[in-house]
Amino acid sequence: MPISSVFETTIERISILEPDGSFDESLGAGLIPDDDAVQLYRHMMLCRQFDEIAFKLQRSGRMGTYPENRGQEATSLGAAYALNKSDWLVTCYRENAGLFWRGLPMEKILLHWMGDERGNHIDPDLHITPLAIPIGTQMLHAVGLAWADKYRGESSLSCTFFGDGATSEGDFHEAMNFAANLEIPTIFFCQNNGWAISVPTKIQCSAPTIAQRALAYGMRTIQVDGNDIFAVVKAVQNAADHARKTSQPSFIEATTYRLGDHTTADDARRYRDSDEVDSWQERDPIIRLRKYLEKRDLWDESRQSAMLVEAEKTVSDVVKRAEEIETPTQSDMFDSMFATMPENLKAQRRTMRTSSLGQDPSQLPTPNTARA
Ligand SMILES: Cc1ncc(C[n+]2csc(CCOP(=O)(O)OP(=O)(O)O)c2C)c(N)n1
Ligand SMILES: [Mg+2]
Repeated sequence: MPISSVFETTIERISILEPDGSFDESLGAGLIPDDDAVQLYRHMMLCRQFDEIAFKLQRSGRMGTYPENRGQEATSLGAAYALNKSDWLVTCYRENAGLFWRGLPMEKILLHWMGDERGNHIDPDLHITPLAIPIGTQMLHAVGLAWADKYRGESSLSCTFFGDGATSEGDFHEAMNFAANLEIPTIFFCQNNGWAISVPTKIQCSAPTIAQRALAYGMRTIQVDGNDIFAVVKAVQNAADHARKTSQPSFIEATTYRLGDHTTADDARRYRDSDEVDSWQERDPIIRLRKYLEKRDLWDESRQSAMLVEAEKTVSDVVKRAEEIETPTQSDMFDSMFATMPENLKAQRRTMRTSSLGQDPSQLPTPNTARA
């Protein structure tokens, strides 16, 4: 019996806007209208300003740990731009740009990292889930959300974001397997930034691409330059069209880089070469998009200066709103977990202040009586 090949494939990589500003018209013409390209650039700059201020809030003791987004803005933003508002964005913790584009109030992210549960209380119409800090859990949620929408006959899909490290988690494989076999329209969007804290991707995955992990599930898969917003938009549009037509999931590996530390609790200089960081600075998605706009006379230094002043004011108003929010009450911690609070939580909420005494609050003596 001859030996034959049972499976052969190649994995494509999309790249449209190069770091030097050169642009592939055959792939990119008409993909992002000029006005939108300007808006996307302004948005990325605003997110960069937000990132810098969030970092400083942590350093000055006004906020808890914060994961810088710097360098990765084009991934979630390109996806949010390409998707419909009814599609779910199911994120981890480095997707501010996409979340803000969708309409999440910026102070919600600050409140989250300030440890205020109200940061995770999100308008359901935004179709956003709270940030997922446990690595990988959100992918299962994304599959469940898309499955529910499919069951109801809606045309929405879910797009879930995760890192290279997250693809080593069992949750990732369960979510991929489930989505592929049950034909659930989920876009699995991997942001391969080269590192999972101090673990390099090459230790995380022995295959040359993360994209090929999807082949094992029979899923469409592609690699894209994640610092090229045009390429990201193209890849997500293709995946979304495919999902709406066939209800099938897709995998996108976006190669990118976090220019900052993993979080404010990390010092990446201890495990990364400065040469590596420098080489990615040159591939910064913001610098690249600015070159594109300048070549088309859509941007210049005076617009840049005016926009920076505006971004500083916007972010300082956001910080004010987050810091001046009224103090939470103790019972707030019960309020955002369930749409309908279960009876046992209702009882805990009712008796919380007196549980240690085993008393009903209505039976407590008033302060005056107590003194007497
Ligand atoms: C289940 C779980 N294990 C470990 C951690 C600790 N942890 C936080 S971030 C991280 C690395 C994640 O790397 P990657 O998925 O590549 O995401 P990146 O931060 O690079 O975007 C780890 C191990 C966690 N939050 N959750
Ligand atoms: Mg990573």
